[in-house]
Amino acid sequence: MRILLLGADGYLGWPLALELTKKNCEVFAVDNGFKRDMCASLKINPLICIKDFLTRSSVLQATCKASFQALDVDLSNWENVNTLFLEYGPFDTVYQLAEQPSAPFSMISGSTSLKTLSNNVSITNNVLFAMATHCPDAHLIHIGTMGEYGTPNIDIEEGWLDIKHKGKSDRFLFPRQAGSVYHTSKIMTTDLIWFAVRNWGLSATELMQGPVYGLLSDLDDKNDVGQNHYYYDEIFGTVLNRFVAQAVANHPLTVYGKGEQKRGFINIIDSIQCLMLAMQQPAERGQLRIFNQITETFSVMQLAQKVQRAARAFDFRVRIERTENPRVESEDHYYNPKYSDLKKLGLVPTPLTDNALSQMFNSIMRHRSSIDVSKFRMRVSWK
Ligand code: USQ
Repeated sequence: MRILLLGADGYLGWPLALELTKKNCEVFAVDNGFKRDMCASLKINPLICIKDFLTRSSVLQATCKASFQALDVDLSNWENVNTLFLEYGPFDTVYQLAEQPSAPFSMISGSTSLKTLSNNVSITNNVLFAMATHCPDAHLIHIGTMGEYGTPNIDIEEGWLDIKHKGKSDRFLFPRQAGSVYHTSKIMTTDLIWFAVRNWGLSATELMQGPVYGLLSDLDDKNDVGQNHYYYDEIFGTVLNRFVAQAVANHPLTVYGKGEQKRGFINIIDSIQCLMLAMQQPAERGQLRIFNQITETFSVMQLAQKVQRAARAFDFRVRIERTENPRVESEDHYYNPKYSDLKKLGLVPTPLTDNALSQMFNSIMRHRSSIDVSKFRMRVSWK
């Protein structure tokens, strides 16, 4: 399989690259350091600093048996993407993970909002046009987000909704109502993909992912290949990763508002499993297949209580602190998303057990002294 992996230096991109090389795929991995640049501009560091993409890629290239090429390309430029497909294509699968992934980042200012929209929409646009032009048989796998649906007062189906109206019926994308500019940019990219599927008959899978947690790496790997970025700051850290780092640093767990906001969560192990399963069992030409990529639902308060309990086993007596919610979101709402279709493809879920949390604690504790507590509250406000 010839695979184009866009956003290969990311939290999901890098472990996916490793998994693909283990399965002997021919991987063309692209990243231009967009996220590292954003982090640098905000003075944010992940828990451990990892050598730059091309350097760690060269170590991987030298040690793995599969063919692996790393490329530094600005994908927001159409000519670059066209040339990439011409020179290295055709591909069997194109993973589009090269997106600005943070809701708080998109809400800092007009400039970060625009950066989010222009990056996410332009790259997906360029990829779709390049696929239609150079390899229309390739399968696109795109990471969407559960936050596109918002928190409606009806069950959330897997991507589609059957509507009956005045005696006639049809199937539409499930209604979207995002809670941030970032989530809105993901709605826009879903719409672009759906257009490309209808217009050019492309084959696409959209993975509507909830907040991901966990490591899937050895933070102490000496040659940087097995390591992964772990963010705990307000901008790039997802809630559970933040709570574990906060507990280890003996900082109160920052539950926003009432804490009754519910979300669907997924361990990074399962996230990578889903990305692989989607590649191994592609959508058909002219099909946009949508999966809700979560394995469990919790309220934010339930997560905080789980972390507080797990912390006691390590002698951390951490407080839960309800802080004013910087976001505009429902704090008490109906939430019943469906998420059975990925299991039908073969996903074996990894539940959030006390043991899974203990493993996270063990890894993070070894780097306790690197945690910068000032990054827990950067106070980006939605209001
Ligand atoms: N939250 C807290 N305390 C914190 C941080 C977050 O209570 O210290 C709450 C938020 O208010 C929110 C929930 O936890 O209700 C989830 O927040 P998050 O920061 O973990 O997730 P979010 O900003 O929605 O974005 C993350 C990823 C994004 C992905 C999305 C999936 O950054 O890339 O698309 O999760 S979803 O949330 O389902 O849209």
